[in-house]
Amino acid sequence: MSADLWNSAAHVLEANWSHDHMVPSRRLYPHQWSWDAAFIAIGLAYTNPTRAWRDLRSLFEAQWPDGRVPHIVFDPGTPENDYFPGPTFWDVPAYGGRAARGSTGLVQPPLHAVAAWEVYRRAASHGTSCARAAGDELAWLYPRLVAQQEYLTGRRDAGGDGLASIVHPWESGLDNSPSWDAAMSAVPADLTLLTRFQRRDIENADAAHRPTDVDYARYLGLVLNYRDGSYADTDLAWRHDFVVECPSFNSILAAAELALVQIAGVVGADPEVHRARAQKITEAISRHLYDPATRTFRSRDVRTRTLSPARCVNGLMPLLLPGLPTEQAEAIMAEAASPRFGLPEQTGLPVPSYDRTAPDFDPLRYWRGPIWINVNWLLRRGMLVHGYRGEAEDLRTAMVRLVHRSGHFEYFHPVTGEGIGAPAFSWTAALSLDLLA
Ligand code: 9WN
Repeated sequence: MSADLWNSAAHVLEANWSHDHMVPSRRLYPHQWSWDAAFIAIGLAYTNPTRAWRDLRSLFEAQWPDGRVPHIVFDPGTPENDYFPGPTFWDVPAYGGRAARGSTGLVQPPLHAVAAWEVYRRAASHGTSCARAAGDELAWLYPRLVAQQEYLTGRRDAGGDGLASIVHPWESGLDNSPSWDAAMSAVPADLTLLTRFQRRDIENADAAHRPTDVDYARYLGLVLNYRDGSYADTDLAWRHDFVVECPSFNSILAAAELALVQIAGVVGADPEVHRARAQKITEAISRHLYDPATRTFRSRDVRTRTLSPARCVNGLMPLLLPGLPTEQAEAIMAEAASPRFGLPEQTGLPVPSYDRTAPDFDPLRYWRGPIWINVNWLLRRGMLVHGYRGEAEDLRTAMVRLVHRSGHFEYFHPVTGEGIGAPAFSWTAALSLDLLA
């Protein structure tokens, strides 16, 4: 089974390569996405490290002068109408002569330092010239990765407690997760936006699987508000309708600092500053995003200073952090093993994106129930960080079994395991390679 899966995964990555970057899916997502590029590099590290570096470089070449790394880098060769909202809608300021290759003004979870370190540490197995090239690539990326962290820990600390805020659900990578429902209920939904602009996602995918029209109206309204303020981050909590601290986004932010500790050691920079920042973010997550009453991590609305009631997969991600207090790591494992998420021991499947026992658990609708490989890959990594080796191995086996049985889909039905969303999805293929290696 593993040779078949390896070959099919390598084939997906071959088919989704486009000149100088990887697309997540040919049909549904025909540009380059930020956190996808990180997961993809982790897989390309085995089959084509040159492309792993090329993909990360293409993304960071579109970095803004303020350090933000855009959540989508648009491919100028792809027609405007192939994805909405496209470059015209975002209308970002021209910067660094990059007008030809536009981007969005949002970010996504900063997993790139983790990815760069993974690609670097595997380079030697491909020979000395590959190892030398990896050293050069790491040196090129390091200041850019630092600028990305400084943007997120600086301008994006809208709540002032040492956590990065997201200003749009798309920034979490978990678009329509119930984690945002409470905060999103205060965001105006102007449905006329959907008569002025046309959604493309539901032409290429089943509407019952995608965010609703009300979600989309809110998504577009949030973009327009951020855009009309020139994508500035000052006074966000007062002038923007959605400002939220996500436990997954911030755990990845801290994990990035830990990867930068390693990278700084190679490029001759000071690792201590990164160690200190990782510790600070870990403490802030532990103090502000944990609810001792339910023993769960949840997102916090910066405008109301309240935790979301929804128990979602993002609450399991602080397990990535070695500095997390033991009782909180144990609480995450208890939540993951409970009927709400049901580790493979109970279901034979990886964990779903949302609490299975919630009345609004939806097995088809995107981040409101289906199983996603990328967050399960992160959860397994967290299990290894905290020494849960048996559970990590069960989760690895469940992921491999699922993708082998159903294919390299974007996400999977949390009861039947059927593949849903886009087929031949890049991060599912890339992470399968890592899980098999
Ligand atoms: C919006 C590309 C991206 C992923 C996100 C996933 C989805 C986009 C969309 O696809 O989001 O950014 O159009 O739905 O939610 O995690 O990065 O694969």
